Amino acid sequence: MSTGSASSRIKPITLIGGYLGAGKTTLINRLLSQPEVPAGTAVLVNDFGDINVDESLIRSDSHNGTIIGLSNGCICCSISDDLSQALDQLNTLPIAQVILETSGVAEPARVWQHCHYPGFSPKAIVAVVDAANYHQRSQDKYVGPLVKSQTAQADLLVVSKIELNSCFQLDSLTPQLTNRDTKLFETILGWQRNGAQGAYESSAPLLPIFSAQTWYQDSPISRYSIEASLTALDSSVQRIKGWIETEAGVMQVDKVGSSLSIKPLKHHTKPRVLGLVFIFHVDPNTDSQNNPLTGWALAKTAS
Ligand SMILES: Nc1nc2c(ncn2[C@@H]2O[C@H](COP(=O)(O)OP(=O)(O)O)[C@@H](O)[C@H]2O)c(=O)[nH]1
Ligand SMILES: [Mg+2]
Repeated sequence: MSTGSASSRIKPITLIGGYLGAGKTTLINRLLSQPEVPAGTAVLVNDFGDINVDESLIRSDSHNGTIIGLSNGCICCSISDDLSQALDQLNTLPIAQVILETSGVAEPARVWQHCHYPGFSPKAIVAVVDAANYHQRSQDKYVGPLVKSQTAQADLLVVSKIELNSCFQLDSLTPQLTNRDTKLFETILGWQRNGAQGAYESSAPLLPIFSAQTWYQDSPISRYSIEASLTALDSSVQRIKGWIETEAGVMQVDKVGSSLSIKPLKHHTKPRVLGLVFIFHVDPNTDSQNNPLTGWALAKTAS
């Protein structure tokens, strides 16, 4: 329930969407480090897997402000109650606006519907488009419809990883900036959806089925062997993230498409959990014996 004067003003929610690994968390971290960001900006982060990787990354980069992680499911399909609870919690705090990172498998139009909530109002959808992977993924027979609907439903597109594909162009009428743009943060924070536009169209029947599984690490592992195992995984595995302990210390692991990064933790703090979240798409026509993670000791599933 709402209490106090802090909650008497309707608080706008800016959605930051885009596919798995597009660069949403990176963008939010950069945004929070800007002096233009007003005090009282709260961040909600929806991680599809059951480890709050993104919440921890944002928390370790930005030292103040309210950050709430919503994990183990996607707020557009399975954990909208968690979003309501988080908004109730924010309603009791002196916040001015909310930035919501959707999960990479979310359809922004559906999350938008959940943001019409007492004390809050959705403001705009910003989609991050990955210049290195967008074209390939948008053509993929499993994930393509979702990838395209995420950009089609946006009010503003932010193109990331442009240095990896400087010729990238997106044939779309939606306003576009790159994540290098000097006016990026003012534009994102100032952007307001045109109220005259109709309701967003959800393309729900086209959504692919995703699964998230977690491998919890119980003893240190050689960096070489984990690198080899992660590189060998099937292309249905769309995203891997988390932390592992190797002979050289704790590493942050990030895999987007075929691009794998294993690097020492930036902040020298040991994460609460050591493990990796794997997000992969499931072909509805194949059975579970074709799980691309067979052989890994996995636990806990979100889908
Ligand atoms: N080269 C490059 N890498 C980026 C850029 N933005 C994000 N990344 C990397 O892409 C990976 C996924 O980024 P992240 O922000 O976690 O994506 P999210 O899953 O959409 O939140 C990380 O390894 C980032 O360091 C960019 O503009 N250029
Ligand atoms: Mg993220």
